[in-house]
Amino acid sequence: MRLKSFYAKTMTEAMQMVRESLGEDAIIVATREENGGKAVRVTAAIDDRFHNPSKVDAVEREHKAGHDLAFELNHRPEMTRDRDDWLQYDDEQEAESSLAESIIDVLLKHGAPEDILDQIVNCAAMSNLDEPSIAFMAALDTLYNFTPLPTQAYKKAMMFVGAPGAGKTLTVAKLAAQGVMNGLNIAVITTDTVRAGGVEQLKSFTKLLKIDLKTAKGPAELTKALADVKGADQILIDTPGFNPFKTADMRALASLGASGDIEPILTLAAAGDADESGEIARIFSALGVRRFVATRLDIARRLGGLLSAAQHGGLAFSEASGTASVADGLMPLTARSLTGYFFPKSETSSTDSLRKNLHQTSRKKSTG
Ligand SMILES: Nc1nc2c(ncn2[C@@H]2O[C@H](COP(=O)(O)OP(=O)(O)O)[C@@H](O)[C@H]2O)c(=O)[nH]1
Ligand SMILES: [Mg+2]
Repeated sequence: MRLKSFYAKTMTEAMQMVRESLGEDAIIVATREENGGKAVRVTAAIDDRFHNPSKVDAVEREHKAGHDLAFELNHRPEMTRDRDDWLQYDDEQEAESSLAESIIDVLLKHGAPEDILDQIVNCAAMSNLDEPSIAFMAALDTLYNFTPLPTQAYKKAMMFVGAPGAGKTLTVAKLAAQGVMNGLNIAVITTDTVRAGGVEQLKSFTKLLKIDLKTAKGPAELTKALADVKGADQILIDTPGFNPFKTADMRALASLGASGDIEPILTLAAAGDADESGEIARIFSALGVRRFVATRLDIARRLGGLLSAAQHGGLAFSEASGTASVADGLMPLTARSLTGYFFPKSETSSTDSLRKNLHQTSRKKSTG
């Protein structure tokens, strides 16, 4: 199989390029916007075996057998017959099937929804890579966007939104600390003024960082606070926990977001149920959210929710939080680092490997 990406200004142009280059049999594996929506990237695959009709059925049976291997311990009679056929296939197909099995196994453990599982497995199988973790990484890179948060001055204020307890306040504190360490002029505004202790929680961090924490009760006050901190390299806005399933909450959040030149960024706990995380991401994407920070990775064992949020909300991965300590900062998520959570290298628990990752990154950041 061959996998190829095409860049064009419009989807129509990209599809035309796919057809011209790979022919009518090409399968579209992924489409995504590039360059802030100014271009599209279409990844298409062509299966050489589809030019050999006798093999088409075999490929389909193999695909089915690969799935059933992971889903069922006991073979149904009809599957055994299929498996016998499948066992006679050439090495390339066997290798692909065991690659698919490894990836299916990992994704099932992580509670990934079936549509995502299918997409990743298909994309990984088409990558022509033998090592499951590498093929998985290539699939993540093809299927998802990774857009780290800015480390330099940024013209939009960044407003962190999400369910109560998702880690918004800690994310703001971590980013403020990182920004100050990088020599940036950081402004912090909190709109979490009603909940008891909402302001105090953030103030305890901003005080240490010598940042004058601004408070804003609603959209009008937020507009004013934004004007007060104009000129800061980065403006971070903390918000109260709004319930994504309550229309009134989402309306209130939308008007906060419309109070200035603001980018809303979702903060999402990693351990959430996959379907629920996908739904939450979709709701927040309607508010203009385009990327998300994955939090509480140290206390998560199933990361299917993160894939679901990216897929169903159309969101890019930005950073990860894996400790409750402000000093540890956030770690940019990439296809490689995300793969590390699904395919941990050592036998140690994923918490340990994550911790190691985060410490290495923060050390690298502070030395580089
Ligand atoms: N272990 C761990 N705890 C976290 C992480 N992110 C947030 N927390 C904790 O989760 C709780 C809720 O976080 P907070 O930032 O207050 O959530 P908010 O309601 O969205 O503002 C706090 O006790 C945080 O210290 C994380 O990545 N790892
Ligand atoms: Mg908070």
